[in-house]
Amino acid sequence: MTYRILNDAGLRDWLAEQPELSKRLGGVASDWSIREVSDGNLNTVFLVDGPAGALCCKQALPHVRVAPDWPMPLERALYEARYMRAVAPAVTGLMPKLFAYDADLFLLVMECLTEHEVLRSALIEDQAEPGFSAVIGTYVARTVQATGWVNQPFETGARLLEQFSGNTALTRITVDLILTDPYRICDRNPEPEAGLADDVKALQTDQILHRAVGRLQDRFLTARQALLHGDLHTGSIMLDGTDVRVIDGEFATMGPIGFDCGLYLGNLALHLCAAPQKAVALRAEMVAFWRSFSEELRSGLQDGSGDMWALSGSAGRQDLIETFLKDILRDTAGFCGLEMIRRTVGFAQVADYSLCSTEKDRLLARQKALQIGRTLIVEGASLRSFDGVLSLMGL
Ligand code: SR1
Ligand code: MG
Repeated sequence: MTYRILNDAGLRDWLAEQPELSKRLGGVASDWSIREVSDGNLNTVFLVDGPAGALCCKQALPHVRVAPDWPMPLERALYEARYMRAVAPAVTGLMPKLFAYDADLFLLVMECLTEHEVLRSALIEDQAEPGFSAVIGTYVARTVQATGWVNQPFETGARLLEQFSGNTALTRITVDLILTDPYRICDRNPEPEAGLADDVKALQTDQILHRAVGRLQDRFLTARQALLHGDLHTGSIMLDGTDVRVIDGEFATMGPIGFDCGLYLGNLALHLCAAPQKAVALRAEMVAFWRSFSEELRSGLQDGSGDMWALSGSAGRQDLIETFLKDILRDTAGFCGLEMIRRTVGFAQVADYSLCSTEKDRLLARQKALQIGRTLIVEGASLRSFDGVLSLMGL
């Protein structure tokens, strides 16, 4: 069967031909209700409900869903399926289950998180139950332990490099949208909103900032430490009370561990700029993220089975772990700053700014995000503790 863009009817027909998936839904095809709930920038997503169960079906389109003139290779769905399979054993219960991947339709069929809400929306509605960041910290640490050179025989890293180095189309998006476009004149950048034009111009001419961004470009492209989720923002996380799941791993690539950490924290920091009255709660989430991430990673690396550090006795290993964590911390600060800037002035900005009740408040919130972002990028490389990150955020 060749690729075609599925609508409700096409998906129903295809599912009816899949015995295992049909069984999960129960009844017969005409009993199933199908609704499209596409929300992200790239793909279409359908939720299918049957008498016995529900499924989530996600299909790659040959273009960016929110920008139909922007062609995009379909293979991103394959990388998402590979990512889910690579990390699933390490993060059971923290990701939806993948039931099937169809290589012709570039279609993933997953567990349906009917009761869950996207974290970004839950934050905007002030409905997110506190504690979600500790789960995300655990998630990132476990993916690092399962895929990083630091904890695995080198053959694991070699295999993952081979499996993910072809994900160039989505890595190109990251290189352009996060690491380059906000700092140059570019058609993809939207018109800055009233009052922000000078701030945007400053980003394009700031040599000190450009040098620091250059260091982060180097880290992103050459520090292939572990398999990254690659797009770990608050729209890639769903929660239902204390049940927290990470979704949307299509940007997966081998890269610096601080990239996933930085994107996550950057999105909490953006929310903070838009909703400064929530500073205490958001600070607590950030602290909880770093604590659970670093503690889980520290303990997982105590008796690591990787080729890295194989010669170190226990004391030497402790030193190596602490140095390793400090390097991750510095990358985290820098990538956090990059995410704050790109989501404020670049393509695909965050909805969190809709919380500002006046245009003036929104402008101030954006300027604050740009200021914190720049500080994190320029000063992040000399940080020694997570308190330093918080203080650069004014927390
Ligand atoms: C063209 S895709 C724009 C953004 O959406 C995704 O979620 C990634 O964050 C990407 O940068
Ligand atoms: Mg996404």
